[in-house]
Amino acid sequence: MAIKTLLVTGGAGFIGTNFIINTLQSDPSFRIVNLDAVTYAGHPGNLDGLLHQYDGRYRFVHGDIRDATCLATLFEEESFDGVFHFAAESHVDRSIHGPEAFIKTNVEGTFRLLEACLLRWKHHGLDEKAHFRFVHVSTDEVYGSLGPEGFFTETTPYDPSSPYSASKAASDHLVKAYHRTYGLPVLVTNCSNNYGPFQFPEKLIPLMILNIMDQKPLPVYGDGKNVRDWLYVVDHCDALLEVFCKGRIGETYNIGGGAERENIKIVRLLCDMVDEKLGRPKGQGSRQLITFVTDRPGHDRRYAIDASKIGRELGWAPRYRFEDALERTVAWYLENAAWVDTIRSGDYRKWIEANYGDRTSG
Ligand code: NAD
Ligand code: TDX
Repeated sequence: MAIKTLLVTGGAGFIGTNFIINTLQSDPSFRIVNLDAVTYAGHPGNLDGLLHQYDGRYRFVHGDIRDATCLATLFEEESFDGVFHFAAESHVDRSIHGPEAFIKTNVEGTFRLLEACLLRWKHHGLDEKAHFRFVHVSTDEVYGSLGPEGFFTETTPYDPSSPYSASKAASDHLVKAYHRTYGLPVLVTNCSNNYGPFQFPEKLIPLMILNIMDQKPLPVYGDGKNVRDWLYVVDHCDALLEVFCKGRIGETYNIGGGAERENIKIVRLLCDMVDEKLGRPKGQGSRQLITFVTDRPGHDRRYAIDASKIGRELGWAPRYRFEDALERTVAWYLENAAWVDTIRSGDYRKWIEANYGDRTSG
C-alpha cells in the first residue's frame, strides 16, 4: 500500500484535531504531519494518543506558518502529497478586539505557506505533481450577511464584515491567485459553522454548554435571532477528504450542514439538553440564565449554504441530524471535564472578562 503524507496546518485546533483523528482512523494509507504554533486555541495533547495508536503515521511539529525557515526545513524533510490548511486565528470577537494577529496569521501565514508549497511543487517530478493538492479551509463568512431569503453559492460575491472574515477573504484570493498565476493545484472550501468535540469554549455552542453546566449567565448577542447553518465537524471532515480525493483543481466547494437555526433557539435547546443530562428538575431550569447583551459590532444576520455543488459533483451530503449531533456534543463536554479544565486557564478567564465585561444586559 502506497502511503500518502499530508501536511495539516493548525491540527491542534478544533477542526484540525477532528480531521486528523477521522483521517487516520478511516484510511490506513494516510500519514499526517501536524504543523501548529500552539496558540491559545491549539492543544497538541488532544492527539497524544495517536502517537502510540498510529505509530509512524502521525508526527507533530511545533512551528508557525509565518516562519519561512521552519517551512523550508519541513518541506526538505518531508515529501508531501497534499496540504490541508486549517491554521488561522478563527474567532470573530477576538478579531474585533485585536485584528493584527488575524492579518499576520491568516494573510501573511497563508502567503508563506503558499510560497513553500510552490517552491516544493515546482521541484516535484511529473507524477508527484499530478496528484499533489492544496486544500484551503475557509469560511462562509467571506460572503457577508444574508437577508431572510437565499443561500450562498460558490459564485456569491465576497463581502466580508469582520476583520476575521476580511482576512479569510484575503487568504482565499491569494490561494486562487497562486493557482491562476503559477498553476499550484489548489481547492478552496467555504463551510458554515462547525460544532462538535474539542471546540474552544469561546464559540457559541461550547461556551453555552459550559455556562449551563456551571449555572452562569448565558450571553446572547442582540435579539438572538441571527441565524447560522450548523455543520457537525465529522461531516465537515468527510467532505474535506472528498474534496481532496475527487475535487476539481482550482474549484471552490461550499460545505453546509443544512441546519439553519436562530441562536436563541440553540441556547434554549442546550439548556434543556444539559439540564436533562445532569438530572436537574424539569421546568424553566437553565433558560432563566439567558441574558440578552450588547450586540457584536458588524454582526452578520444570517448565513445559509447552498451545498448542491459538492453533492452533485462529489456525492457528499451531511450524515448527522443536527439535534442528534448536538446531543453527542453535549455528552462529550460533560464527559471530558479534564480537557475543559486545561482549556479554561487564566488566559481564558481574561478573554471572558475582555469580551463580556463591558456588555450591558438588554
Ligand atoms: P481553532 O481556532 O480551533 O484552531 C486554529 C489552530 O491553528 C490552533 O491549533 C492554533 O494553534 C493554530 N494556529 C494559529 N495560528 C497559527 C500559526 N501562525 N501557525 C501555525 N498554527 C497556527 O480553529 P478551527 O475552528 O479549528 O478552524 C480551523 C479552520 O477552519 C480555520 O481556518 C477557520 O477559519 C476555518 N473555519 C472554521 C469554522 C468553525 O466553525 N470553527 C467554520 C468555517 C471555517
Ligand atoms: O457569547 C456569544 N453569544 C452569541 O450570541 C457568542 C460567542 C456568540 N454569539 C452569537 C454570534 C453568532 O451569531 O452566536 C453566533 C455564533 O457565534 P460564534 O460561535 O462566535 O461563530 P461565528 O461568529 O458565526 O463564526 C464561526 O463560524 C464561521 C467560527 O467562529 C468561524 O471561525 C467560522 O469561520
